[in-house]
Amino acid sequence: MKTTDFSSSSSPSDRRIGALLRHLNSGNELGIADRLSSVYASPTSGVAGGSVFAHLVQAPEDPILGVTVAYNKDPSPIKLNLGVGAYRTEEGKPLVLNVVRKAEQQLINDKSRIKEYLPIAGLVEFNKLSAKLILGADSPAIRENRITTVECLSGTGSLRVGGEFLAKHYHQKTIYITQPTWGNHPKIFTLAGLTVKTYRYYDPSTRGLNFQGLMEDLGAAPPGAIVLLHACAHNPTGVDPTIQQWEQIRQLMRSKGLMPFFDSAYQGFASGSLDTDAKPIRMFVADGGECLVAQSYAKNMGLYGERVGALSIVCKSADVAGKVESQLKLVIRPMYSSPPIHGASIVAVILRDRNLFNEWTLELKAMADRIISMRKQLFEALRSRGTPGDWSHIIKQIGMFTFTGLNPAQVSFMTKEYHIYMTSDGRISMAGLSSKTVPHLADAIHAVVTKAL
Ligand code: KET
Repeated sequence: MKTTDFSSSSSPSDRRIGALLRHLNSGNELGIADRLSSVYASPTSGVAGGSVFAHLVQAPEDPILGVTVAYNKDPSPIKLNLGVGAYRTEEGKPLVLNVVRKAEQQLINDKSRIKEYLPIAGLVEFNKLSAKLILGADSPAIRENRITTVECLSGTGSLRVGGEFLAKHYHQKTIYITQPTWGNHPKIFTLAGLTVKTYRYYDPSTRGLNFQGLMEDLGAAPPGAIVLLHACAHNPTGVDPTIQQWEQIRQLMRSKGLMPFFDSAYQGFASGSLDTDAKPIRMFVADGGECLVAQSYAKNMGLYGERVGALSIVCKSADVAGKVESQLKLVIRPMYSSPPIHGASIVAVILRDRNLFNEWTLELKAMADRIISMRKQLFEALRSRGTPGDWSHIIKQIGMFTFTGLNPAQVSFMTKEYHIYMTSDGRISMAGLSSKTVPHLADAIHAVVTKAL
């Protein structure tokens, strides 16, 4: 058998492979490493002749994450990424929260920690604390033990597991999503096996909520239909119902038996308060009815890449909640078996410790406040330039995004001429902006709206 001597190679990657092979060979009579090295060295591991995948067409990049791909390719020193909803500091850098660093240190110092598989439903303590965080410590559903919470892969994974559970076990297969909504929603729910329909939400003429349209469309939905609700900081519009409007939505939905499915990706990011941002969900739980909640810790704890989130299903009784959980496990097991341990452990450390929790709320508030200050600065910068149009929606809209009203041609002009990257629907991530970059963005918006495009 021909093998290659990686240890004497001059390339660093070959040397690393060599070290790995020596490690695998130590005390290993079976020769796994020898077999591995022969596979590695084989020049014939590619497919001879034409590829069985040759018929594939190149797929387009994702409308949101693809913006970052394009941004990364741009060599311009003035480039600005306002595409993905990810927090940046005033220096334009990604932020790891101080409490997260402390929690990770605690985890590393704890030598009793192991890396065994988690149960299918995830880390039990994380699940309990997540339910408490979103529903409130005094929630009747928690007190009566009629809620099930499973750890999932961030907000997206929670929506997907919830969608598949509903497609399998709920009598109505239609889900209504807002028009417009986060671009991944229709794909997630269609692939989960649900039929996706939209309800009116945003009024471009007022750049506010089309409350009448929303009530008419939900009023006309078939009884029992599922309704996806953005818990706060609606993406992409930044427009939320008022508490009075939420109450009317709740009454209408309960009277028609519509099933609420909350997407809570921004708890704490809208108002700066975790409790205030959870209010709409808590109103629906307080009435004793059932609902689903998908929670993400990507934004509010800055744990984007850790993929940590939770799906909670509030039921009428503890008995039903137990059965629901048993079925959720059947959805999860063949999908990814069990969720990752690290991110959920970080969250559990922070949520269980009063001091860390308080410190987190301060850091979260600081992020929310910086975004609000960016709104004011951008608004003022446009006003001082005399940019035509009413830009007050920049300060009225809530959460990470401003839905500017710029059209795809205008966005493309700003990218080409100003190296400013954003989604083609005119959404900008205010969290990607800083005092230093506001003038550049304001110049670009001014230029594009004074040009006829
Ligand atoms: N729901 C909404 C409304 C949402 O905006 C996102 C992410 C998610 C769920 C999922 O986040 P996760 O990282 O799976 O917890 N939105 C931003 C990032 C993305 O598109 O993936 C965004 O809109 O930029």
